[in-house]
Amino acid sequence: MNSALLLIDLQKDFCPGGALAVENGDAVIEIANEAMAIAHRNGVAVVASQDWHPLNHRSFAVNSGTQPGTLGELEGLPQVWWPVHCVQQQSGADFHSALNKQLIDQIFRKGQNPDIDSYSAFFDNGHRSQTELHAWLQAKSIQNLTVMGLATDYCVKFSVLDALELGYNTCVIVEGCRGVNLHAEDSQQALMQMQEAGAQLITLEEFK
Ligand code: VGL
Ligand code: ZN
Repeated sequence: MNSALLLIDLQKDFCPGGALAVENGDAVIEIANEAMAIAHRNGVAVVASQDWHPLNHRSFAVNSGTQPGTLGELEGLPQVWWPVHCVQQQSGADFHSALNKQLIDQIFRKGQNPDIDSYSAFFDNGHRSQTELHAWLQAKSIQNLTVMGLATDYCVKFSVLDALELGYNTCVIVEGCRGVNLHAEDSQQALMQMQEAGAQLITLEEFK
């Protein structure tokens, strides 16, 4: 059955030194490179999402008159206010320099609409519009997804929950994920939530 590896937001701004750095976020880059090499050996497609915001994005605390890391509401949806991150054309939005980008078959950008956040690689947070990812996978009859990346408690979680809802058989490479953890347990809880929704939590070794 056709399969794809989905790499979530392996961008500079989510790695140490970046605007929305995830603790040890850069540790997953070598896992991603290994996973991509395995995928290529096994005829598994490789796709990657890229958080890609306009400078006026309203999820940025500075654009909403709020403090980063606090909670509010945007377009009727709960919203964590973020530092300015992954701005289109700026270096923080680039993939990590150590990522082996040649092995990516297709990139899907998200978060361009300034009025709504988009954690999932499939849909915005209100499920009002979608990226081309689902159509691309469907065109290739891909039904199995293996997901890893940044951040466990936001973009990985929402991508996995949407993938399951869309009917994909979905695995998560746990060591390939790191979380923001505004609360210490957030990543652990996110993994449990993904598992309860039907995702299979695996190791890189099991992906081989
Ligand atoms: C993400 C917060 C804001 C992520 C993106 O990639 O998990 N988190 N934008
Ligand atoms: Zn973002």
